[in-house]
Amino acid sequence: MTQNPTTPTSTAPAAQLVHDGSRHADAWWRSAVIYQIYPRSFADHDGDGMGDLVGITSRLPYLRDLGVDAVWLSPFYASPQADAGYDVSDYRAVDPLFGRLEDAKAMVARAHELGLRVIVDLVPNHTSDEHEWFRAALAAAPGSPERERYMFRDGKGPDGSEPPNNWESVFGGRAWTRVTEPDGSPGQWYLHLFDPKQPDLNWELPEVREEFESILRFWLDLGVDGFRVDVAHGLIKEAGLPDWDAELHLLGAGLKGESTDRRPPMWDQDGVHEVYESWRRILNSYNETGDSAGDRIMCAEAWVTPVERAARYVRETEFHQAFNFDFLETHWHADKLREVIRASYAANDSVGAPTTWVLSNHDVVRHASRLGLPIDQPRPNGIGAEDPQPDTELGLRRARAATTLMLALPGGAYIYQGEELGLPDHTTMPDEVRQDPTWERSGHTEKGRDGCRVPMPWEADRPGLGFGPSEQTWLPQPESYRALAADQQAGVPGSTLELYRRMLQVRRELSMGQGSLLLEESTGDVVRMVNDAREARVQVVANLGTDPVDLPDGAQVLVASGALDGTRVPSDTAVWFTA
Ligand code: TEU
Repeated sequence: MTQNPTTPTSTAPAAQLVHDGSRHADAWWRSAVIYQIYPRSFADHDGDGMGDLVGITSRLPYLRDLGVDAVWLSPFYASPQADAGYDVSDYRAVDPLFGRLEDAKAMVARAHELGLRVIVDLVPNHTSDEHEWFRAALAAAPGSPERERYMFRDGKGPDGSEPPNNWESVFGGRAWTRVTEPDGSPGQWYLHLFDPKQPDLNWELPEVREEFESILRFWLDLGVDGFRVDVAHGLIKEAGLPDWDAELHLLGAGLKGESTDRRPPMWDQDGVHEVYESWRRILNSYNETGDSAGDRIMCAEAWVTPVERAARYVRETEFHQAFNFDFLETHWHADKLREVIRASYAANDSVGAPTTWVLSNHDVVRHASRLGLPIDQPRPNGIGAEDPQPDTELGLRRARAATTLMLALPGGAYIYQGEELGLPDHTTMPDEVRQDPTWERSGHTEKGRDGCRVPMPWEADRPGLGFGPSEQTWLPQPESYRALAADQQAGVPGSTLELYRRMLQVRRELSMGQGSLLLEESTGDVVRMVNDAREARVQVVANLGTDPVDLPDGAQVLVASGALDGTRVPSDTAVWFTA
């Protein structure tokens, strides 16, 4: 039931309707909770210390029991692993590290049997430099059709020894590398917005577009339910590749209007959208009955601000979902959270798209660690032993409250593996074991993303905390993971795992993903909302202040992120209740 914008409620005297759930159809992806599996670190079957597809398949019942609707797997394709698999050398093959194509088929079949949909990663902005196309490009001459598939340019200066422009790589250092021509002479330069082992493709070329359409069909034919599209805002570059002087380093920088009104020439160019329109047509063609249960979907990884600009990716002819990174980036302030919630619904609702909430993934410091840092500092790219350490207890407390707030919001949500255990980052990892290219490329100024990619702790008393049959883990697990292992939390009241299970169960039973959202403005440090769902009006209080907040008389608590003090909600705690 939809409320009028000013309907009074017991705790929400001035609640505004910020999202009207009754206006949207019930397609699964509009409200799905999707669990991100990071294949290197989920479960190891063969004992080499690296996760694999058979390991993933064996742990799928855990995810069914957790109560998620789908899984998204980061890349498991053939890859030299220069960027943990985001450097793909064969888009239709499984890397032997992770298994065989047959294992992927078995994984999809088992997931479907358990009622879980499967989303795979697609990396279209760049290939590996070991992809057959790039090898052919290096062997061919400047100006050849082989080079045309990538972004080769002559260098500047009399001998071409200066890069074609001043762009920097996201991982640090310049975004261009000079090649040696087949005859041994110093040659052209190629563009790589990420690592030199990740040459950018030329998306102006029809052959590149056709190849990716064929790759989409390959995985759709194999039975996957959709794609998470890597760097969806990067495929098209501004014509002429003009210099860019604002800081590029974090993808969001320069997009927020602090320094310039101009859009960075490498991100969010209008030309990307026609690529996604053609992909959407392909996805639609795979739904033969037209019943939304058969929808195959795509989700954009587009670090684009403001939310109005990001909403262009989820117009009905393009992506189904786009990660709400503005929400992920929002600091622990009630007024900022209210503002991002309001603005996100306004932007996405204007194009008829769901809002897709997310707090953690394999690229950012986990929210249990992030929220244990001083509130107003910028999000660090990794935390090292000599950096100021997060307050672990406070971080977990806030992380549980933040997730309780997030999962009360109508729309879709992504959960990153391990957050249901309350895992922090490994913040004291020895530098020698770091593998993220960021660490080297930044000249050791940025730790990078290894801290959030540590193998999962399943069983406290097993070697490698039950990650696999051996004691090997490709990154070391911190000692704190032992007490957080899944077997230590399953069935334990108040554990983070049981909190997630409970929230997902209530959310599903009450159809909260499809609800309407009323948000109370100006309530200081307390976020107060109502999820007006089909089966109930669920009230939400998230207390970001220092003083406890009273629940109204007769409140029936459905979920609490932490222990309550009678009817009082302590600091950094969130509650769902009916009244
Ligand atoms: O990430 C895009 C990206 O550039 C950011 O996530 C960035 O790495 C991060 O903000 C740095 O703090 C995607 C993948 O998710 C990432 O793992 C890959 O490294 C990257 O693309 C290249 O494929």
